[in-house]
Amino acid sequence: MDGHSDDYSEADLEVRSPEDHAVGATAVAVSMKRSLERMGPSRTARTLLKLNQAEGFDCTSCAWPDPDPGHRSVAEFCENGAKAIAEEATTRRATPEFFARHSVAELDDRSEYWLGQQGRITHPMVRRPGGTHYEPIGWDDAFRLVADELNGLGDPGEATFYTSGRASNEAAFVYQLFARAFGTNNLPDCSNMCHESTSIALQESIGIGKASVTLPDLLEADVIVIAGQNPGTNHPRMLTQLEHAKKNGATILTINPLREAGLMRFKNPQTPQGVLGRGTDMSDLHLPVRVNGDLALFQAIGSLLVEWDALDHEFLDRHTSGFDAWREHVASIDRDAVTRSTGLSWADITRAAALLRDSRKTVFCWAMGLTQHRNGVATIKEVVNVALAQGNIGRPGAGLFPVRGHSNVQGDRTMGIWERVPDSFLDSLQTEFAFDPPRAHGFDTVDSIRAMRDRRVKVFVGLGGNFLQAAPDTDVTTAALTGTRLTVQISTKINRSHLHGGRTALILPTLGRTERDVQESGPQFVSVEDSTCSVHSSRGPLPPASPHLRSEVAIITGIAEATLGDRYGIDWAAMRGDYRRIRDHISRVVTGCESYEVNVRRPGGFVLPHPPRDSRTFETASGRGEFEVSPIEVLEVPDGHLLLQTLRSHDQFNTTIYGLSDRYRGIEGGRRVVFCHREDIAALGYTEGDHVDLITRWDGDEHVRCAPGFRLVAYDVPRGTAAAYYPETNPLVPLDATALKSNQPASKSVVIRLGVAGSTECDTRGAQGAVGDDEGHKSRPEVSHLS
Ligand SMILES: Nc1nc2c(c(=O)[nH]1)N[C@H]1C(S)=C(S)[C@@H](COP(=O)(O)OP(=O)(O)OC[C@H]3O[C@@H](n4cnc5c(=O)[nH]c(N)nc54)[C@H](O)[C@@H]3O)O[C@H]1N2
Ligand SMILES: Nc1nc2c(c(=O)[nH]1)N[C@H]1C(S)=C(S)[C@@H](COP(=O)(O)OP(=O)(O)OC[C@H]3O[C@@H](n4cnc5c(=O)[nH]c(N)nc54)[C@H](O)[C@@H]3O)O[C@H]1N2
Ligand code: SF4
Ligand SMILES: [Mo]
Repeated sequence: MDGHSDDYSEADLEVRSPEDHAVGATAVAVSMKRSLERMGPSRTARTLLKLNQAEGFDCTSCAWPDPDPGHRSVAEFCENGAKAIAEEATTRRATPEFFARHSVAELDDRSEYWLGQQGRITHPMVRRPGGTHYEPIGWDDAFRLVADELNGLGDPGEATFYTSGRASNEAAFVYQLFARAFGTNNLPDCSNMCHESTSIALQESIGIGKASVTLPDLLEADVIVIAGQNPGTNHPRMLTQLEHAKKNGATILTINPLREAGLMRFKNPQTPQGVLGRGTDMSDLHLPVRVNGDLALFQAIGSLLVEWDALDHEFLDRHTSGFDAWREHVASIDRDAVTRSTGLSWADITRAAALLRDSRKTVFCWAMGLTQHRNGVATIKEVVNVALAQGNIGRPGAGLFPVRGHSNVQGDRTMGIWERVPDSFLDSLQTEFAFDPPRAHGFDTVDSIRAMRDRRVKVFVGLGGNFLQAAPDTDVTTAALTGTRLTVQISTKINRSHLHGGRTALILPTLGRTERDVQESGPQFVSVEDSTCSVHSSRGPLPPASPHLRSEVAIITGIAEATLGDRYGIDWAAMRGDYRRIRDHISRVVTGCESYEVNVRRPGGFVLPHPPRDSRTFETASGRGEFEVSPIEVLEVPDGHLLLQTLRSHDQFNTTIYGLSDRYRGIEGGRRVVFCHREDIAALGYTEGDHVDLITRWDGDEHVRCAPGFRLVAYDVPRGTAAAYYPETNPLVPLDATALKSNQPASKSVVIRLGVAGSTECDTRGAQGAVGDDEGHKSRPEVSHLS
């Protein structure tokens, strides 16, 4: 091993009692310890004091908004923001010597955690056809190689261009421009797996797929609903805002199968009361909904609001369409179906509805707990129905708040990273660059996998991300990627996607957001958009991890020049040399970005227009906010099976595993655990602590999907449901199990059964990321047989 921290063994896994509160002094200690370990004292000071400050750089982790510049504290970050920075600004390096020492097969034997620990990639690397190792390649040769493969395709649609949500607006803009000038709308992104159900639902019901609130709304709300979101881990600074909101009198309703620590109580490390006292109680009412029960729940809440006439009639008359049909539908709701779907008593649902009845201003927050289901779009439309019924859109202190994941996933969409971008965007692109962009919709993530699997797509380019581990159906996705002619990964660190590349595989190492970006015209900054449509600049403070790195913009424009030459007269070199040239194009192409250069340079940036928020204008089919009627579905799980949701631990960022401590849930030293109800464990014939294989069989599909070797942990989850971490569980999510309309993988409702570990159809040897032994090599999991 390379001197760095060793891989881990699941044998060290410890299970403790879950915590009943989030943050507190431990969080501060953990963030400082990780920062110092990975970056040392000087880089820690240089980065953390600039993090989320007006003249500093934007946190690379989540998309939670920053307070106005005058209201920021010196430490405007959280534990997980600090971990994200430490992960990128680490002093460790994966050099060409490292790649010479370790074959691709050997690297593939390591855990995701270990791979991440090897540090920043320093040189462009290539694995040639039939090669066993990555070897260095010059930038020009790399660009030429990509250009030759792309230009050798029969059709531009045989390439697909993936984006992960960390890319800056400038990088995203040139990337989509390149893909479209090359001739394809194949622009899948992580959003396809994240808030796609939100984007589709909101687009159809209110005319724009983004949050209708800004931070001050949260502070003014009477009631804040938090459904299917775990802010204590995934958007930790949200807890500070929720604490303020509570001080201002807000009531919090939480809807989640798990009693997540951050939803229960918050100990703010920046107040004496938080350090020494009990902290702030968060949830006033918690509904432990059964997984996938939210559609029925919101419909039931709607039916009670209708019954009580707790409606905003003026708003309904002036601004909505379809209310009567919806009222009729919810008036005859099947209460028995509601109970079966939600697992909640009618009395509890009534208490929740009463909170909304008594609220003048309600904010509805949600994340993956609502989107990653077959009925995700319908569920979010039901949330909108309830919000519309009470006029909670376009009113201060109220609104819809889909809380985004990746720090710039929303900005990437604004910049045109979307396989089905509206025609109006393509029209502007056409006017600005004088070429005809392709009009047919491109492939999203799931369709890109299908197309690679069927050899219809032959080149994969990834602007960031870890496609292989993020996507569903790991074995299918692996075969899809390895079947291509070329995979190109623009990355900062090694991940599993590099180890299952196409016939030729390239890694193009890039600057991260913590680093200074100097181009021909001098130092550059980039811009990003948060969850509340606020756009601002970001400037990295650190010197680059290696002198050989290039910025994302430089890499994309390099590929574009090599591939397209001077086709359409697009001046890629000028955009690379001075990002103001890119922002100049953005100001003319992207709606709401007029005077972009001036506006992003303001401290705190500017807020993009949002018609429903700003003026209760709805750019929908009817020109009004649309009610939609959806039948309640009860997801019936066959006997002996469980409904599995896949979620994040407190110590990871998506597929990047920072460490092995899911502190709030009491899991330390390992990740292969499955949380089940105590009585389900017994009813299925197991004992807590047993090791099991997780198995799915998809309708009519002979192929059995497996994730081997998980330890059973008794946990407070609704009966019949289970939870386990992503990405270890991705092999269980069938490619075709997607949400209706959004085609988003339904990774929070996977029907599984358990089998005694090692005794099932699961082949543990080949399994992705299977249990590590003391050396971190994948091995058969430990088996504890049933007595
Ligand atoms: N530290 C850290 N921060 C992150 C990330 C990270 O990995 N690490 N990822 C970023 C990204 S890309 C995203 S998208 C966000 C994700 O942020 P979240 O959406 O908060 O993340 P998850 O852990 O996937 O799941 C959220 C919650 O949904 C609940 N849930 C599951 N099924 C259901 C259901 O059927 N109904 C309801 N009501 N709840 C349900 C789970 O119990 C869990 O508490 O976080 C972003 N921020
Ligand atoms: N089962 C299951 N699957 C899921 C989910 C789930 O809840 N359950 N969640 C889904 C969601 S919400 C999302 S958003 C996706 C996430 O999918 P992705 O966005 O594809 O995955 P990440 O793990 O965020 O990507 C990490 C990699 O990005 C690269 N990287 C980091 N920083 C930079 C940078 O600044 N520039 C560039 N170019 N590269 C960088 C690093 O090499 C790192 O290995 O996963 C989805 N998959
Ligand atoms: S809340 Fe999100 S954006 Fe803010 S510091 Fe924490 S991880 Fe970063
Ligand atoms: Mo996400």
